[in-house]
Amino acid sequence: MRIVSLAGGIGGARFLRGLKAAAPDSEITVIGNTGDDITLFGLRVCPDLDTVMYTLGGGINEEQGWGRADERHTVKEELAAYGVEPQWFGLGDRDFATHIVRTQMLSAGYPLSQVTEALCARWQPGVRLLPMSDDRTESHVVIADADADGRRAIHFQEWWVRLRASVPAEQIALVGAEEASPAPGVLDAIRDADVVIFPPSNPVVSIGTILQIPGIRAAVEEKTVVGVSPIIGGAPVRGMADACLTAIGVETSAQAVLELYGSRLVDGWLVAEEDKGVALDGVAVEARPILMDSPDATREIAAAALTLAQSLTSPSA
Ligand code: FO1
Repeated sequence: MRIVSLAGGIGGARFLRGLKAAAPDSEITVIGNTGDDITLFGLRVCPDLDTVMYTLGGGINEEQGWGRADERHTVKEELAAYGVEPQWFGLGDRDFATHIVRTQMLSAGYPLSQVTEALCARWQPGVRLLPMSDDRTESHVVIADADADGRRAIHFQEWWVRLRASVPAEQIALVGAEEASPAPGVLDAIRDADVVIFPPSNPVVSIGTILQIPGIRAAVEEKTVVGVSPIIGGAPVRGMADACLTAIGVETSAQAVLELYGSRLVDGWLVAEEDKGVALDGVAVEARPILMDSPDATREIAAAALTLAQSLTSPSA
């Protein structure tokens, strides 16, 4: 079976591990969010691509869900000793090597999709990992700022990591989205997919961001899509999807996220049992355990998503 999954960071990567276990003989293409990408110390950092690559390739720091296992921060400490900013983003020594290789290849003119393929040659994630676009896009957050006459735009990572999303986001914008194109292979992978899966990634700054790349939403709407709610009982399981949903005026609930995606996009929706009242015309909603609290649980959630997708894929198609 050919599966395409749009994925963000930690939750998406964890789900993909279960998807691989649930469909070992399938061909899985992951379209990774690059709106979180940031340039630090002259190096291009792609947090969501790296989280998927490290998680599926066996190098992730499991507790954090980002960065490398068995990590030291000698370079970070030395940069701090020079007073170099920013010091709020925790880049480890091993992780620096990834950003050095990526930046070298980008500087040599390789597109991000080829850079990602080269990095994955080492990590062997067992999926094809494609950036959503080779064009540079970045999520920026508009916050209130007393001295900067009321509003200031900061990089998503500064809002997410330095501020812990503690300052209300008035607006979240993907800078560069209009001019960006899907990376090579993205639209073909979606078109050729038997099913498209939305993991419980952040619906605003991960999956929502990927859908903003011109052409991707329309291509996905043509497919059978099953999503897993990132919200259980009114709260995100991890991360700060609630802060992001509030920023766009959406309630933090499985129902509201389903309505945000809409029935043109999503055909099936897995929700937790406490959210079993969720409903939307044209969408098959299934209530079941969706907490990824063990590899087995995650595999079962992924299997349930695939089973629901197969039941929805019209046999006459
Ligand atoms: N998240 C944090 O909360 N603190 C950090 O210092 C941090 C560093 C970091 C370094 C590399 C990387 O790939 C991810 C990192 N993240 C950190 C996570 C990152 O902000 C998020 O994973 C994504 O951008 C949102 O999904």
